[in-house]
Amino acid sequence: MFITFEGPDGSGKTTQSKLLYEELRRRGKGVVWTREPGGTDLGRSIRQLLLDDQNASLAPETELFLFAADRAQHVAKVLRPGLAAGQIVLCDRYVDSTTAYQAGGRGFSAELIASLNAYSTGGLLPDITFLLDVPSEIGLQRATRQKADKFEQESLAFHQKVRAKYLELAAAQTRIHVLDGLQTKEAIFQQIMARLDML
Ligand code: Z5A
Repeated sequence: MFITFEGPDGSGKTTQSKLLYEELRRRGKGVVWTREPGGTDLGRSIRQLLLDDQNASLAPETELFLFAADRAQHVAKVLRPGLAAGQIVLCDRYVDSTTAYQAGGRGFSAELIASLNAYSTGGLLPDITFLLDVPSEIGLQRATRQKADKFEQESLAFHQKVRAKYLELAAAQTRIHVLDGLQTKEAIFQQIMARLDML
């Protein structure tokens, strides 16, 4: 099974994906936790290029292709091998992030992003996606308690467009389950487990 976690900055998806990883391990399941960008050795270098606030001059097209390159490597070297070995694969951000940030936030056409997502993944889609939804102001406050990266320095309007695109995607796709990220960590996690226990 392939499970992804999505949401705006500071929505709590890393917290929830790691809670699930620990719970599945406790139950004796074979499970892999990974993330984008940066889920491979090559991807860790790409992640530095993408998030470094010193790279503010990165052109939006360059950024888009770096995310796609990171993903192609991740699909080939981590996601497909993990799934083929029968592992449950948990991934913190995947194709929906590109739709939300690069189509929603940066304004690339939805068709271009859909086609790039399909090409970089070879069509590999999650079985289920948990979308943690929080108002942009709250997510940013949570995310920037330490040093803000390049995306966290974007305007509030940028982050509101990202959130709106996520909610639009969720309304159109049954694999995406929206969770209210303003609830306690424990309450959100209970809803994730309840949903997975139904499968
Ligand atoms: N990006 C993109 O543009 N296009 C793409 O295709 C992809 C990514 C794949 C990756 O950075 C950046 O790349 C990302 C989008 C862009 N934008 N940014 N920034 P990242 O991976 O470093 O950052 P992130 O994914 O946004 O992670 P984050 O800032 O760490 O947020 P999070 O994972 O959603 O939240 P968290 O780490 O679980 O929690 C954040 C804080 O909130 C922490 O102090 C928690 O203890 C607290 N928290 C968590 N849950 C709760 C609840 N329920 N209540 C209260 N407080 C909570």
